[in-house]
This record gives sequence, structure tokens and C-alpha cells, in this order.
Amino acid sequence: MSEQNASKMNINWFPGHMSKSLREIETNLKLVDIIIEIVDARAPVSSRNPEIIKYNKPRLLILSKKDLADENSVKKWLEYFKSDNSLAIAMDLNKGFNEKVVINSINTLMKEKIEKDLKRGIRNRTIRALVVGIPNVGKSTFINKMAHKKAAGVGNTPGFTKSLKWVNTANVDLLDTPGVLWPKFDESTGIKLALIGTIKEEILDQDTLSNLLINLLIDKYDKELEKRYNLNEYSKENIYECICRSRGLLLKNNVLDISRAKYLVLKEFKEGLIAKVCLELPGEQ
Ligand SMILES: Nc1nc2c(ncn2[C@@H]2O[C@H](COP(=O)(O)OP(=O)(O)OP(=O)(O)O)[C@@H](O)[C@H]2O)c(=O)[nH]1
Ligand SMILES: [Mg+2]
Repeated sequence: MSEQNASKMNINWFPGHMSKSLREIETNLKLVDIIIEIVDARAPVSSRNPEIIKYNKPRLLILSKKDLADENSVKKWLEYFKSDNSLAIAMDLNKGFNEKVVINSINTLMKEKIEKDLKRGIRNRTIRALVVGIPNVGKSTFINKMAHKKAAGVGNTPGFTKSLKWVNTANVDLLDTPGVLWPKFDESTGIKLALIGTIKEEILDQDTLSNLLINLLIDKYDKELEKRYNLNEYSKENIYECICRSRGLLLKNNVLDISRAKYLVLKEFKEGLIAKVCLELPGEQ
């Protein structure tokens, strides 16, 4: 399997620029008070970079894309992530952003430091936070919401942010960083990262990915799948034929357009149109 045309989902994408970004992030670690780590609520463990987990600072974990994730599972994850030195919140960063919750969480994490500062006569010191996470999870979107303006570039393609950038907001200075993965992950993690849009589509075999996705949907989200595509009787073997028929995806001479059905399912899944999903649950690993 070549990196460009993966026939199996043995995806390991760690281009040179990510390794450079990771080094730059680590250089800035000493300058910040807290880490704001953004992960995708649909895969909150697989979307955590083990290199970033190692950083030892007070941490706010934000589960982004809550609007695309299944609510009950997100609740379980928030419980799971509670710990002494970190807080976890879940948000739709686009339409459900709650600045107050973010600021309160930052203040809670900073409480000890602020009290220490006060004893030393230091007041209203600017808080600095490093915003980190894997590609496409919403780091720049989060920063723009905090800044109340388009201070950072946002795009639905992994690797949009290319360099580190400080953005000053009323309450906290935020360092936007490029999304970084890590050198090696297992196949199951790779598949989840591909499905949540963290890995560039060009390096994946979309046919294999859509086959894996449809099996996952049949196993875990069959009711939602049946509803979306008006399916009655189907099997794992003929599911794409059934979707072609119900959606009228036909080539010349009424030949079923299976490729289009595969593309459609992947696209609609990524847009959250088939089901609100969590690809993993606490305790499953
Ligand atoms: N549905 C949904 N989309 C979101 C949410 N947060 C961000 N997005 C979308 O996700 C895409 C990526 O957002 P960015 O803010 O550019 O992500 P990033 O983490 O900065 O990405 P890189 O710079 O590539 O590392 C954009 O299309 C955003 O609109 C969210 O909570 N819900
Ligand atoms: Mg970005």
C-alpha cells in the first residue's frame, strides 16, 4: 500500500510540517498558564494526541462538534474526563458557543495561580493559553468566537492553520496552532480519524473507507441509516445497491451508480445527516 493510495486503512500521516509544528508548540509551552486542548466529541480518545496529553499544565478539554455527536455518549465522556488538574466541557463551537462557560472554566483552572499572584501584589495579569489539538477539530473556530472576530483562518480541511499565531481577547491571550497528529497510530484509530475528517482525503482510499463506514452504521446506527435512505430489507452485501435504488442513483441503461452511493454516504455522514454518533465509548478501549 502506498501512502497516496491506501487500499487498507493502515493510515499513518505525519508529514514533516507537523513534526516542526509540534516542536514549536513545545517551545511555547513555558510561556502559557493553561492548555486548551480541543478534541472531537465523536471520538474523544482517538482524537487526543498522546504527545499533547503529556504536557503538564492545567488543562481545559473542549469536546467540539457536540452537534454531530450523540448526546448520551457525550455525557458519559464528560464524566470520564473529570480530574483534579483538568476540566472538560462539550460545545457546538459554531452555533452553540458559550463564552461564559469557557471563561468560568479558565478561572477555575487559574484559581490557585491568581490567589498566589494576589499575595504577591500582582493583579489582573493576562492569562495565556495554548490552543492545541489534532487537525480540523475547531481550534481556530474557538479562537474566533473568543475574539468576537475572524482573527484566525478557518476551513473544513485538515491542516488549514499553517503557523502559530497569538490572538488577544478581552479575557485571555490565545495561541492558535496548526493541528498535529503523532507518528504512529493503530488501524482502528486511523479509521476514526478519517471518518471525523482529520486526515486529508487525498491520502485515503475513499472506497475502503465507505465500506468500513457502512458496516459500522449497520452495526451501531441501523435505525438512523434505514430512516435516512428509506431502507427496508437489505444486507451488508447489497446495502449500496439498495441506497442507489431508493435515491435513484443510476448510470446509463439503469445501471446502479455504486460509486456515487459510496461518496454520498461518506459525505452525508461527515455532515452529520445520517446520525449523531460517537465512534467510541468510555471503557471500550
Ligand atoms: N458542526 C460543527 N462544525 C465545527 C465545529 N467547530 C468547528 N467546526 C468546523 O470544523 C472545520 C474546521 O474548523 P477549524 O477551526 O478550521 O479547525 P482547526 O482545528 O483550526 O483546524 P486546523 O487548522 O486544520 O488544525 C470548519 O469547517 C468549522 O466550521 C462544531 O462545533 N460543530
Ligand atoms: Mg486552525
